[in-house]
Amino acid sequence: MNEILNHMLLADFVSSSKAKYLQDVQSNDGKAEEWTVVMGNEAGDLDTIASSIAFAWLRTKVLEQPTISLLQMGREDLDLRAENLHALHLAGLSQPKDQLLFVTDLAEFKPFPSSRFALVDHNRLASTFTPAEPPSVVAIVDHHADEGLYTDTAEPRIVSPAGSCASHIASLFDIAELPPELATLLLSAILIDTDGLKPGGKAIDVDRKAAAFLAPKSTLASSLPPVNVLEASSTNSSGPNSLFEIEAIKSLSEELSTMKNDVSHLGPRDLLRRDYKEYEFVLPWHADKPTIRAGLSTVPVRLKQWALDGKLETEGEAWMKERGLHILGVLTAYRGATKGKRKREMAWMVRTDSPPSDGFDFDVLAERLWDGLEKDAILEVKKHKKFAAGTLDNVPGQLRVRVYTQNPQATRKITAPALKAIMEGPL
Ligand SMILES: [Mn+2]
Repeated sequence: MNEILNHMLLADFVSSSKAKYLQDVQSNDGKAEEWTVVMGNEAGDLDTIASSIAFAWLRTKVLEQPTISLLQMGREDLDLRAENLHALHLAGLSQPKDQLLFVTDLAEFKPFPSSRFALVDHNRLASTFTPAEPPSVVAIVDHHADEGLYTDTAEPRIVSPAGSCASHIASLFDIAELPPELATLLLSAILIDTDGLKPGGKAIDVDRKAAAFLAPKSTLASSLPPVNVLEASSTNSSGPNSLFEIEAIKSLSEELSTMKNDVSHLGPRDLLRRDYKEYEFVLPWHADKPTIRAGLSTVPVRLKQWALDGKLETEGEAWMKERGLHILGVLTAYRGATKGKRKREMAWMVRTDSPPSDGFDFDVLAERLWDGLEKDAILEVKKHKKFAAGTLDNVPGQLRVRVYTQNPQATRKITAPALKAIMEGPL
């Protein structure tokens, strides 16, 4: 065990790794190839950030392999999520925009300077990472649908359900290896992803176990009940003796979720890019097997509040042009005004002014999309009453649009694989 690192503050670890890595990249003498680059997904939520920082710590310390956490977002995008800034602050990162490494920091280095990757909170390496050597994925820890890749190179390769990827990450740690700031960061991610371990919600056993393991090691420790009580409480998913009911855990959850839900300062463009993922699909049913690009934006505000009067179409189209998309799905999640029930809507746009191949038939693509969505047994879409009976096929310009309400339980974790199946399925 590396004693020096063990006593190092998380903030120092993060910023010194970044400085060393950038130095090795700039020296251009092959040293950047000695590093493993660990990345979360491009949506950049707290789970992704916490998981990648923690995995970099673990790999550097336990395996003594230099590992750097790289955030798949621009530096300025960090401001789009107040809860991330807050949790990073609690973890001692007071200047996260300077301390962390962002993809935009490496934009000038082509080909990509390192070829060894660890993936957390996703399990397919983005096609934008093209190093000189063929890339190799040496570890995966994730809670999304398993795409079955890198089975012969990734070790560990953990891809299984959990409310939060951070829970799987926590399970890899020995208690002695975990600095308090890191425990706080992982715990914060778990609490955000599971509504504070709410009974009947997204938390499963692995999340409760991880939270009970992390809490006494975290900066909350002094305001918690004794460890044996905590451990016992991790086996109760509800009731007065559950972790959910512990005051310090409750108050941290509420603090974080209040920040997460306050997006009142964000306009449509920021709402579309704040929690955004991108996909490429090769269409096997089209004669020349073109590749199309699709984006899925999760937005915590109902369409009525920001997307009326043509804003959905104009802002959606502008974002699609900026990202070079053929398809954009806008997935809203919010609570209903009357009983506070969870609700979801989806707006889909197909942009037809930039065909992926000569003579590409957008009618076939759009029909396949509408048909696939409307027949999906889990999504349970219904036409949205407020948006012209759900069909705006004749929007001026080059857009086809349909808007639905959907099963309130189906998040992007369900929608993304459904979209993939619709696009890549047989004719
Ligand atoms: Mn996640």
